[in-house]
Amino acid sequence: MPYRIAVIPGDGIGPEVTAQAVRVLRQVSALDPGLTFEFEELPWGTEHYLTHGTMMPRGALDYLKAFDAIELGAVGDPRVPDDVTLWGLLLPIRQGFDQYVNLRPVRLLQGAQSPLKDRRPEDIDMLVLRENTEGEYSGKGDFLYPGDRQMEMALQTTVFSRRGVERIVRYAFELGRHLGRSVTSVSKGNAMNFSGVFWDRVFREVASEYPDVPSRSYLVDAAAMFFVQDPGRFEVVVTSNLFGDILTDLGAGIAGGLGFAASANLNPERRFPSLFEPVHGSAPDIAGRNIANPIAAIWSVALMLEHLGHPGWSALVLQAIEVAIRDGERTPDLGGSRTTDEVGRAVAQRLAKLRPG
Ligand code: GGG
Repeated sequence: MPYRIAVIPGDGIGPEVTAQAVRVLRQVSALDPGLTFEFEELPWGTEHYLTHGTMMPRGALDYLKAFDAIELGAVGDPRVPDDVTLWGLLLPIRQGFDQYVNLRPVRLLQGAQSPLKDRRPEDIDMLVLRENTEGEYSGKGDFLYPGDRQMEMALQTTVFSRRGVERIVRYAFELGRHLGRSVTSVSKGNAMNFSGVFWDRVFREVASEYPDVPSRSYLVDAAAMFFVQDPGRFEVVVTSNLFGDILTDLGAGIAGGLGFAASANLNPERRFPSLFEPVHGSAPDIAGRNIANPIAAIWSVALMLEHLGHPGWSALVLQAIEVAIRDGERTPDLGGSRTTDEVGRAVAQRLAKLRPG
């Protein structure tokens, strides 16, 4: 049976980079006829919003439920406020499908260049686990006294539930144990005297159940500094929604840029499909020019292959990316002159050389 993959190219450079991710999956299938995919492209995003008033049709989540996985490009368009596009598509899927683990590898690939002096691939290799359904991105809040210049205020409610914190922390410890890696919690338990204190307490409780897994906690400000100064001290990192969002952009920065930042939104219980995406947004300034870096999108399908139970192919796709970069197959953001399409083709070709069909 083929895997059914929903492809939501979305906005801006989304269609260009997802096309390359799909190309690489097709190549995997060509090399391994036992592994087949059926793709369905869903034209959801800002154009859908401008025509129909919603980013995705009513019943979209019910429709998506039937798929084995979802590949998303990007959301965001200057014609529509960013909170409308994000809350119209990506965040409802994460919450609705209980994709509470946002796994973001921060890894300096062979051939990529860190802006940090003398850093080698073995110095930057961590897995950041961002809580993905609540926290600072609960979506709860209010505008009070709107338009009243004396009184108006915005309330943004941060929600940390016992279930929500415990399950992401537990996921981190299970992963740490499985990989033989330490787990670092990042929070802000001094200034955030309710949510931060609670997070730290739950982390300590869960940590006590895993005495074989080394663990430590950092305040988010200190963690940000150490990401730059000494990234090697991080192996598995677990943190809240907002902190994870910010720290993984910083992580992308030290690992060569957003072009190398991939992301898996996982429902570990597999009650719902998981969603895979590049971390970057829609980059409207370069959309349609065939110069966007497709590596993050291609890496995201490597994460998808791993989730679907094909770790060998996942590793090979990553290896093909590394060989292609080393061979100089780079888009302009990496100082190269290759197009999006050429880089996608180069990765697919390297894959065929690594594992001939
Ligand atoms: N690749 C999907 C995308 O466009 N992401 C941009 C974004 O703003 N994401 C917010 C988030 O990851 O929480």
